[in-house]
Amino acid sequence: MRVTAASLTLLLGTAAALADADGGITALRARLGSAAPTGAGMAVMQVEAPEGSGAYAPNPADAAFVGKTITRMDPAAGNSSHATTVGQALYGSGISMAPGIVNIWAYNVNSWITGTLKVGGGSTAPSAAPSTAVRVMNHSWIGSFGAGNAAFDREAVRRLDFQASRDGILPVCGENNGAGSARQPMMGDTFNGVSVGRNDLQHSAGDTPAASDTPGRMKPDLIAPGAFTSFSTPVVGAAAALLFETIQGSSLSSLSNLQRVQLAKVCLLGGADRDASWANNAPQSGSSRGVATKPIDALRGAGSLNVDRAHRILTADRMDGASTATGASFASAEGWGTAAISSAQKSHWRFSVNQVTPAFDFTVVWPRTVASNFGSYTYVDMNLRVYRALGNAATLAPMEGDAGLDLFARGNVQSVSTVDNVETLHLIDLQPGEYVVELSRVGSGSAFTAYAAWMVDPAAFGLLGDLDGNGAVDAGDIGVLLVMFGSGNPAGDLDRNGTVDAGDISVLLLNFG
Ligand SMILES: [Ca+2]
Ligand SMILES: [Ca+2]
Ligand SMILES: [Ca+2]
Repeated sequence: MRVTAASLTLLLGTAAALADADGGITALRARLGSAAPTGAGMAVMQVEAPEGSGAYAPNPADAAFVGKTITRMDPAAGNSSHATTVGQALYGSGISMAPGIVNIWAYNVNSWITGTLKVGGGSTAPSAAPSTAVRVMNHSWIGSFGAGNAAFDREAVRRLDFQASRDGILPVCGENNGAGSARQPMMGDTFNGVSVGRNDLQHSAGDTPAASDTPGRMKPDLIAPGAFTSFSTPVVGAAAALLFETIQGSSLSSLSNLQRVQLAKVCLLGGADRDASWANNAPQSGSSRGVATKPIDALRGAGSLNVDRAHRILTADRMDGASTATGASFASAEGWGTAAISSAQKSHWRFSVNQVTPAFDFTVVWPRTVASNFGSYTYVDMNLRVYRALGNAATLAPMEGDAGLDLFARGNVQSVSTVDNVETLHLIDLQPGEYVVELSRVGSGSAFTAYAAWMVDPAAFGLLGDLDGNGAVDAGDIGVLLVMFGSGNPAGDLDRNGTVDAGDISVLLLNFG
C-alpha cells in the first residue's frame, strides 16, 4: 500500500521570538552550578515540515550552531528559518537548555514518514535511529493523512510509540497553535511521548478523536514557554535531553530503552508546575468530591515545564511501590519509582506529613505496547487513589466526599480515567497525617509497569507536634492539643489513630524541646 505523504497538512508558524519564560533552567543551573547537565553526549532527531521552497533543515551557519554537526537526511534545499529557530530552542548555544547537544539529524517529514517511520510498510519496522546516542525526536509540525485515511494516522502514531520504546527516544510533539484550534492526530496523539502546548494556552487542546487508538485521551500532556508550539516543543525536548544525560551518567544507565523514556516522561509530567489555575476538575462538593475522571488539566495537561523540579525528582531516591500499604516505607518529599502490577493487583506508597501541606502531587504514566506488525497494541488501565492511613496503615480511610472536607482544601483523591495512560493526584492544603497512595490495575492481562513521580511541598516535613508552627515543639503546642482534645481534628492526631487523645500527648511530649 502506498501513502501519499503530500496529503499531510503541516506547519506550526514561522520563526519568531523564543521562550517567554525559562522552564526552570535558571533554577536548575543555580542549584547545580557547573554540575548542571547540558545535554552533552545526547543526540537528537529533528523532523520538520518543509517550507515553501522545500527547505527543511536548520541553517548550519547560524551562530548558535557553532561546533555542531547537523546531518541532512534528505537532499538539501536551502535553509529553513523555522527549523533554525526550532534548533536554537532544542540545542542552540546561548539559547537552549541543552547547548551540549552537538549531533543532530535533520529530516523532511514528507520523506521521513514513509522512508524512515515506514508508514504503509506493513510489518517493516521503522528504521533504526542514526545513532544510539539519539534520545529525543522533535516534531514541530502537525498533520493528518486526511479524511478517510485515519488508519494511516493511527499507524504513524503506533510506529512512533514503537520506536520510542525500542530505541529509547522520547518523541516531543507539538499541538496546533491558537486557542480552540483543531487538533491533528500526528503526532500529538502519542501515548509514549509527550504532546506539547504553550504556557500562554494558545494551543489546540482536547480529547484524542474517535478514530484514534483508545480515543478520548487528554492532550496536550505538558505546556512550555514559547511563542508558537513549534518553539515550546523543543524546549521540552531540550529538558528531556538533560534528564537523559543524568540517567546515563548515573546508576540508572542500566535501565532499558523503554524504561528510560518513561522515567524521563514521568519526571517531566510529575515535576510540572501546577499553579492555582490548574485543575483536573474533580467535584469539590458532594459525594464525588475529589473523584477525577479526567486525570489532567484540560488546557495545561500535567502542567508547565519545570526542568529543575523534574531533575530533582529524577535524582531523588528511587522508591518502588509496595504490594501492601503496611509494607511500604515512608517516601521522601520528592522521588520516583516503578510498580509492575498484574490484573487486580495494587501497589502502594506511604507518606507522613507533619504540617499543613500546600501541595501534594503524585503522577503515574505508563506506555502502550505496540505489536511488531503494527496491527494492534496493548493498552492497560490503571488508577490512582489516596487514603488517610490510620493505625500504622492498618486502616485505610476513604477521603472521597465529605470524609475529605477536613483533610484537604481542594483537589482530587482519585484519578480514574478509563482511557488515559496518565493519572494524577493534586491536593491543596493537605492536613497533617499519614497518607497512602494506591495504584490499582483495572482489567485483566499480564503484569504491566507504571512509572510514578511525586513532589510534596517541603512545608509538609516540619516537626511532628509543632501544632502552632513556631518551629519548635513547646508549651504552645500543648495548649493547641488540649483545645483539640477529644475531636477528630487530623492536625492533632499525632499518633494517627483517628482521634485526638492521650496517645497524642505522649507523642508530643516525646518530641518536646
Ligand atoms: Ca485509569
Ligand atoms: Ca510549636
Ligand atoms: Ca490520636
